[in-house]
Amino acid sequence: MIDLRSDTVTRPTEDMRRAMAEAPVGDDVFGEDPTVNRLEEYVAELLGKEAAIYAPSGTMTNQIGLHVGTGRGEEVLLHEGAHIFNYEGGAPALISSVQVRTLPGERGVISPDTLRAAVRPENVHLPRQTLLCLENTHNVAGGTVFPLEDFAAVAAEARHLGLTVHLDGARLFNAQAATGITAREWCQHADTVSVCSSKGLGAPVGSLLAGDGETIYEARRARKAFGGGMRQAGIIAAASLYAFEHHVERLAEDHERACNLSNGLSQAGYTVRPPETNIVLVEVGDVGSFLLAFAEEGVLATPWTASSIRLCTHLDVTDGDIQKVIEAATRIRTGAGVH
Ligand code: TLP
Repeated sequence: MIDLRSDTVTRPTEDMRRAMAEAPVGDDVFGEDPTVNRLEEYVAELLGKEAAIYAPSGTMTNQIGLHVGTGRGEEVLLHEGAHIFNYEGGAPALISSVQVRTLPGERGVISPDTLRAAVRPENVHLPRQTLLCLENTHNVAGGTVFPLEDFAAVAAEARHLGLTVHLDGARLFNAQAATGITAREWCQHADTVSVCSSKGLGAPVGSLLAGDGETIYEARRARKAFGGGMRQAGIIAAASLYAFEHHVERLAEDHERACNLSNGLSQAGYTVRPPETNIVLVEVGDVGSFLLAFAEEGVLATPWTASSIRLCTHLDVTDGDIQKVIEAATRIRTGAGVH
């Protein structure tokens, strides 16, 4: 099977497994795991922040960021396609007792004007607004990059309005690979940032939340309360460290493959949104029957909208796989059936 459902489906490489096996460990709840400590320092430095905290998932680092950035009954502003709003099980309400207000924007970008129009004055009737969440790259929009200038502009407006900014950077290094702009530059405009090692970077598990020292101390309290305090976590943190050290540069290969896939599918007659990074959104008409035919051809994809699917390139996808996927999609389109 060629699995393009997500860039989360990768398996650890031999070298990554070796790094895991050899990792020195200790009890991380006591702050004594040398590998976790090294990872947290490495990622804080990479993102230009004072501190970082390791957690099992991107959902947890986003929700910790949201929790430490808000109080009960407050309102969080985010894009209508945000992962935090759509795919985290209602966690903002469930865990932090906040309400979310969604904002529109092309390709996942929220403009300063849109933000300004959503701001509420101080009044006993109205929820207080404290946090703006941004996402880069933007998953629902198709792995789109939040242009640095636009990001800086909306973040400056947020600060002007008294809001703090959380960045869901699950795929921030894809934005870096696509533009040559370092992750750090986007992070300058955010108070907290979550990044994932288990998406395109190929670790089996693990995300980090970065921010200033005080915020990350609060995050440590929240992580414990959420059940995310892990013990000899160095054994998995070693995979994340390996991923950040060795798999960032190669993301450009995934982008090139996404581009080749997109071109091949367009030539076969599909309507494809030209990918900016490793996510390809394809119009297929009847999603259910297309996915079934695709699976019979040995290809797995994710249903996206009523008429489109999502294909992700990643560490475990080769040029040969891309060719096979294009051929399979061409056969389906021409009604040539399974070969
Ligand atoms: N996204 C997954 C699914 O949940 C949709 C995927 O296959 O793309 N932020 C963003 C932008 C994400 O895309 C994801 C995962 C997360 C956060 C959550 O990460 P995990 O799965 O580690 O909780």
